[in-house]
Amino acid sequence: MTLSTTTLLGLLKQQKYEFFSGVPCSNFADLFQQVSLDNDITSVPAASEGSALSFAVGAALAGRRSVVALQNSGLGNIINPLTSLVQVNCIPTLLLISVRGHTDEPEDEPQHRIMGANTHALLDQLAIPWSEFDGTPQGFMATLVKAEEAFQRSISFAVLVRKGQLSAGLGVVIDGEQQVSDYPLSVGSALEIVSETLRPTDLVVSTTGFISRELFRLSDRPENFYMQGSLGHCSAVAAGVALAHPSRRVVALDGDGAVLMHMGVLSTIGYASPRNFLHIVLDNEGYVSTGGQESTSVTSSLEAVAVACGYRAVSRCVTSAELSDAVARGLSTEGPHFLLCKVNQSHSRSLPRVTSHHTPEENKRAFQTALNEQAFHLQAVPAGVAR
Ligand SMILES: Cc1ncc(C[n+]2csc(CCOP(=O)(O)OP(=O)(O)O)c2C)c(N)n1
Ligand SMILES: [Mg+2]
Repeated sequence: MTLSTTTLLGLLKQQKYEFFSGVPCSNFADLFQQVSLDNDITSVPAASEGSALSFAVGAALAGRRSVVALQNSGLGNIINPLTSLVQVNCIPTLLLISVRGHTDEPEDEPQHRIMGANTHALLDQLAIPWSEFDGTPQGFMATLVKAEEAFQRSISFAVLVRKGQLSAGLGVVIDGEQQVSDYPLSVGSALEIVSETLRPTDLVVSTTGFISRELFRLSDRPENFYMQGSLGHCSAVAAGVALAHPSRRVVALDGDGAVLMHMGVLSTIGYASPRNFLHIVLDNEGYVSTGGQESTSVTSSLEAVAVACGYRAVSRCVTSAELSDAVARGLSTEGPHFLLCKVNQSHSRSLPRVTSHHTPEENKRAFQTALNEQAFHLQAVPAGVAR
């Protein structure tokens, strides 16, 4: 059964929920859009699920009823404030959790499999009561009554929502949609420029979502490690490779939403200072892979953060000439480099999924083999010979 997001929001408002925070999931594309346009609801687009919950706690301390919406992958980011803040202080919240990788959806992406199979068990373990959304207004009302009973005992409540159970009433289209924004470069055209400048031996770690899928479409190679899930951790993985292999040039291909989720890593990278590291952020000012919800990069200067965190060189690019120059510089001079490239939100209509061609484990093996083979060849070059 499918419920319209408008009805769901109406029922929440009837029960006096008036504060909303969360991190998008494609299953909630319409919900995030409607909430952001709703004058009766204060909505905060959080950088991570843990901070979404903490905003909601703040609102609850100030006497506002709050909802936190997240994908079940975000349970990993929420467990610390859920246990040590919400539960310890008895500040109950309503959690709307989109369940990916449910055991009866074996075709879902592999990164969701383990959390999908364990979402119920995790909530049970934490003694958080939950209910599966049935897609009907009556069912949702009954769930809100159960939530109310839990709140009376100062306990949070989770509603588990499955793919397709909330309508996309405002016409948000996911998966290869065309959207228009002002910047001249698309992710695809930016990646073409980056790919042209790479040497065959250069290693690339790409972030989860459409950026990895575009890279895969344009230039699949064993030297690419495509992240699946683990949103926000691409640059740390890439910098780890760079620090462990100082003779190799390593590029992180990141997104604005991903960087914002774990921005502290920029400080660590500035501190660890890998010389052979180029961090490229394709900033489309949104969570485009999950429906184009606005990210807070619109009001932040990520490149200024990178300067403050100690990156050796930082550039901001908008045009292809600027990007081409900055990538060439970033790959030929000492890093760590940070390159913020403003891009529009358009993508090719059909973006292949990396996982329909390589399992994550196959991707890992190919990357390691490429890395080790090249390391062997590089070592085999006699001393004093230019590489
Ligand atoms: C912890 C976690 N929360 C939410 C998601 C859902 N998700 C997948 S891709 C994505 C958007 C990432 O945005 P950005 O890094 O800006 O890349 P873009 O999609 O715009 O290219 C989100 C929110 C996730 N995978 N993991
Ligand atoms: Mg983005």
